[in-house]
Amino acid sequence: MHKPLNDLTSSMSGKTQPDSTRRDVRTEPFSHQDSPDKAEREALLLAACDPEDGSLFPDGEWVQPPLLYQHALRKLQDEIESIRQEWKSAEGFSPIEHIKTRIKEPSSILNKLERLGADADAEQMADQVHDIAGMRIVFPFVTDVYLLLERIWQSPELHILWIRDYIMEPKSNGYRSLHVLVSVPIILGGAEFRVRVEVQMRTLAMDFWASLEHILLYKYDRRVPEHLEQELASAAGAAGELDHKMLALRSEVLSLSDEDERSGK
Ligand code: 0O2
Repeated sequence: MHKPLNDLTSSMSGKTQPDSTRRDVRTEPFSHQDSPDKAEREALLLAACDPEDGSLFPDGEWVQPPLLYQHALRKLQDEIESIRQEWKSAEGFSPIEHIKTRIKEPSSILNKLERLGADADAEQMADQVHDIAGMRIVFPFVTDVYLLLERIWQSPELHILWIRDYIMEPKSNGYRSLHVLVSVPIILGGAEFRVRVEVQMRTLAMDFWASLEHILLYKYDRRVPEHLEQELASAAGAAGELDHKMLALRSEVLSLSDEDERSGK
């Protein structure tokens, strides 16, 4: 068993540990809204539906490029990059390993609707699929996930709609990641409106596990034999242990450099 995050953060050196990482973010008053605003819904339907009969993804493709999500991802990436630069100049290293963005493929949207038991229509897509625009941010250390969450929380531009903390409460298969639905302001066609982007934040170890599990699930067409399921869950536990160990090592290195500073080395 690896320790819960509050224990992990409390083992960090005070240098980079904010008190805020101890806050139970899930008690914050989010809007908990999944559904898009009117303007996002309209722009989404224009991009995804046949203008004649309103059918969703008529040729299995977007009808028009989903510009609203492209703009939102660019805007959010710029915000995160500027936080990253600020951290880099303050700390001397970037606590973010890498950032990836993607717009969900039509086939993946349709699969998700099917998995949710929803009709393959535009309104269901707008209401049920909130990760059409997705950003994945990967960190070396788990505590930095929560530092960035705090920064997003403090941003006057970005609004957090909800947080699903699969780090504190991993999925039954062992999947760990922090999912945050963020509302991003954009300007499109001269109008200003808000668009939802799902941000996944995780460590390198969690990312390694999730990437391999994704490959295995596809290989087994999601019918995973029980022994493999157990092995995957155990590998997820090992990734958690690794995160814990690396954090403890960082804490030690930071205290060594603090000692060096005090003794003027
Ligand atoms: P793509 O790129 O979309 O085709 P959420 O609603 O986000 O809190 P939920 O309900 O699990 O999470 O949603 P969903 O649709 O199952 O997962 C959304 C994305 O989260 C997935 O996108 C994965 O990137 C990631 N994810 C969630 N659960 C798992 C998991 O058990 N294993 C792995 N490897 N990834 C997971 P897609 O649909 O895979 O890809």
